[in-house]
Amino acid sequence: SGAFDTHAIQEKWQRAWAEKDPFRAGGDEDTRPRKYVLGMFPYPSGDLHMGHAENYAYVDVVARFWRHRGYNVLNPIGWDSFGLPAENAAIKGGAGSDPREWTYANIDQHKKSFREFGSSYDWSRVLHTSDPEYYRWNQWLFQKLYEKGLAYRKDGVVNWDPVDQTVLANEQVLPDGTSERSGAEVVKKKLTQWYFKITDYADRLLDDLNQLEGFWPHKVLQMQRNWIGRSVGADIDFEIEGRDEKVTVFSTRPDTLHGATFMVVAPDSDLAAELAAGAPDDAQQRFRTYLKAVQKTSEIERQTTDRPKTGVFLDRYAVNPINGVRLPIWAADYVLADYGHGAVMAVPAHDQRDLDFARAFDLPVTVVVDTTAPVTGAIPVIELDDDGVPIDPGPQLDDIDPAVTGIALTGDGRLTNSGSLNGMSKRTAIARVIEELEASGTGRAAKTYRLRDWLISRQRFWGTPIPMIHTEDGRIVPVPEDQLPLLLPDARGLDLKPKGASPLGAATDWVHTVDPETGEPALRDADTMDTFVDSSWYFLRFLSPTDATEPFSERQALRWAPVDSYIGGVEHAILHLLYARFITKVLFDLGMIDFTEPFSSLINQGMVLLGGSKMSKSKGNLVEFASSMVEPGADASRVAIVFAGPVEDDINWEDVSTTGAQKFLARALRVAHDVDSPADVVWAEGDKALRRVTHRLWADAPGLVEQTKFNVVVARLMELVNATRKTIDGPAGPKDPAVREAAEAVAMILDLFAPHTAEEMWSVLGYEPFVGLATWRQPDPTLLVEESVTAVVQIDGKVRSTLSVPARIGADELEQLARGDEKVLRALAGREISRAVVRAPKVVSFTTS
Ligand code: ANZ
Repeated sequence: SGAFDTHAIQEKWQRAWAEKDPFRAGGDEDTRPRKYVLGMFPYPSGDLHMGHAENYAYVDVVARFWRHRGYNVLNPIGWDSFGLPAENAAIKGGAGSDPREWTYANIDQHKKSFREFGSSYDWSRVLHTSDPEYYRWNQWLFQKLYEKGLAYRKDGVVNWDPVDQTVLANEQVLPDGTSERSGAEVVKKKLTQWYFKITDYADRLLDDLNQLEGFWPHKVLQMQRNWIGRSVGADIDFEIEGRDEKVTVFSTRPDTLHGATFMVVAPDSDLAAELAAGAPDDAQQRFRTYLKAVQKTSEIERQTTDRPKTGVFLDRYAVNPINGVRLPIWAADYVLADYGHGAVMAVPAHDQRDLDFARAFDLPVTVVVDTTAPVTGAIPVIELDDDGVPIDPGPQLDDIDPAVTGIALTGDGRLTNSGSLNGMSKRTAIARVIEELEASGTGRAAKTYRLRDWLISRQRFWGTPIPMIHTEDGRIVPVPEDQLPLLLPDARGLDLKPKGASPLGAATDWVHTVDPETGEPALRDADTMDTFVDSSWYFLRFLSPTDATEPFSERQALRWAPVDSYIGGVEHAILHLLYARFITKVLFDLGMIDFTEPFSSLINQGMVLLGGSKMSKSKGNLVEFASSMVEPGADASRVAIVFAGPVEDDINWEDVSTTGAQKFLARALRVAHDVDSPADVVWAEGDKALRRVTHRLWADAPGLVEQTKFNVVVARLMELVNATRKTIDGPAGPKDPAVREAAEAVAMILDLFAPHTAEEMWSVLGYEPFVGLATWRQPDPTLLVEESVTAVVQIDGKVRSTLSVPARIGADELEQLARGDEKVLRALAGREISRAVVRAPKVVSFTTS
């Protein structure tokens, strides 16, 4: 069966695709319904590896599927080609190296790999984000955001990567406090930087996730929700003794205001410094020592809940606005400076962190919500003994006193020790407290988010120059539109080594410019943009990639966008998707598009592992895409990947067998060669059993693909190929019309996974290219009726009954039917079954002891 020259077949069809360009999307005159299928575009660092192969195999399955369903499909490809790896490679290359060369050489290699993979792209729309024709529109976007007040400069404490010598977005700092880029421990640094005001969109970014439920993986939606992290509650203003201004705290539990027994401020906040400055000497001294210790602990460590609580009393007092109670003010590092207002009202009875702190420093604990009191729902049934005393009265408040148990009462209940709020449920009390605070001007309903504004300045060369000018008199003005694109200077002549300041600043001719308003000397902003800006809108650029007058065609966006199916790795679950969603909403607000979510459905594939860990260059466990295709061929490589398991599962590359896939493809092709009937043969006269298998696949394949059960479709194709082979070799023989019908079905469906083999089959079957454009057939409903077969039931080796059962019955179901069968029961005559062997659908064998 290895008689086919896989490589000759591949080359033949790759040449034909390159010549005829059959997968170019239909133009304006095309009246078919449309689908926009997009794979997350690759970053051109080195060659593609098997993780990419998996991703782009799935992209091709989806794109080809919709073409077979009669859709006009847009499936473009481009490169996310700015970024640090190219720059780092140029730095390694020494003086005179240019990141551009490295980048574009890699892109050429990628393009070659994709052609060899048989990906059905519309090659007329290729874009690279490092092309001036592309990044010119990043500059346009930046200036639009600036005009709208959504791009601004701010001094701030930023995350600094000491190895790459550049700032990082919060999203680029891993949970262990290291840089996603270099792996270095991220440090804090004060810098003035450009930010995009994504927090203005926090509510919309959160609320619109609901419309994606069912279309995006639930896990990704949850990750986005947590990242945005909206908390709803109240801002409450506390008078501070000896200070004119009040201190505001954010609380999600204003209902517990009567239970506040102290206040805690973040030690590294300006507020703490100021309160300490007004405190007695010994408190000042305590505070200074404590602050030094705090500055040595990482943010991650600080947020760890099970760590012993530390803190110092500032010897200052706040006044509770609801009851006038004096609250001592402490500084403790479990309160974070950049969340809420950097200060909390501590309610130890109902908040675990506050309780841990109160117990550590012997502060009072006042219960204000009786969590043993029922609130809503079923009234508890209390059983009484003969004397009318409850048998189990349930927990009593005294039994669960948090001061004793150390466990905060966080559940719902009825308010107590809270004046006029007593007896209310938590929800009612929250509303009432907010009303009271608002009436007295000491508080208001408020929301707080974990989401921070998007820091987009980078002190690196290989990115989009920020199109802004700093004038001598301290104004900041946009580079005039007629000077855009603001091109990068020549990299050769520049020292690209990270120095903590952008290398562009050293390009003297480039940096010096004039103030467009006054003509006075001025300086260009030397930073470049985070490359996540580039990828936040690229899906729109594919709609008119060579347009020199606008970022994208609004008319084409009406036709094609949003993306119907977006396919990529779960590593982009937060950053890229959140930014793309944000920019989409901005473009919607600018009136340029008519939708608010960029990706209507999202498919995340699992990872390809080697030696149990994710393939990556840094781990040195890469299997390259190009070399993996050489021996087995692209089709076998693709089939093996798809067949390795469900889309969302991780794949162990060691477990993936390309030889099995090779054999299957050879069998499929052999079937096409063996067909011995003309194309106009009447299928209805063909072998019924084989026709049933074919039509069941026609019936199931579309649903299976839409549910991304691609591996199941491959298994079903294997089944159909085997059934066809059986008919060819059986009495019906290769002339049977059902054989041709089945072979044609195999070609059309196999195209999703093994397009070269499929095209070859199609041509062997006597059709003109391309099977990739052939519309799938409808199943014949009369052939879908479930076949029934006869199952034999044996007891101790003797046939006791026969059952007529569906051919596809499962073993469990068959066993149950057999056990309940009347003849079987009679034959058993009360004896017990000690063993059952079931071979569905044919045999059930019972043994009695
Ligand atoms: C009083 C209270 C009583 C609270 C209670 C909770 C339970 P999430 O849900 O994560 O948003 N908090 C506010 N600002 C903080 C800061 N900068 N650092 C650490 N903690 C802070 O948490 C909101 C709650 O976290 C707020 O509600 C506040 O404690 C605390 F029974 O106020 B709460």
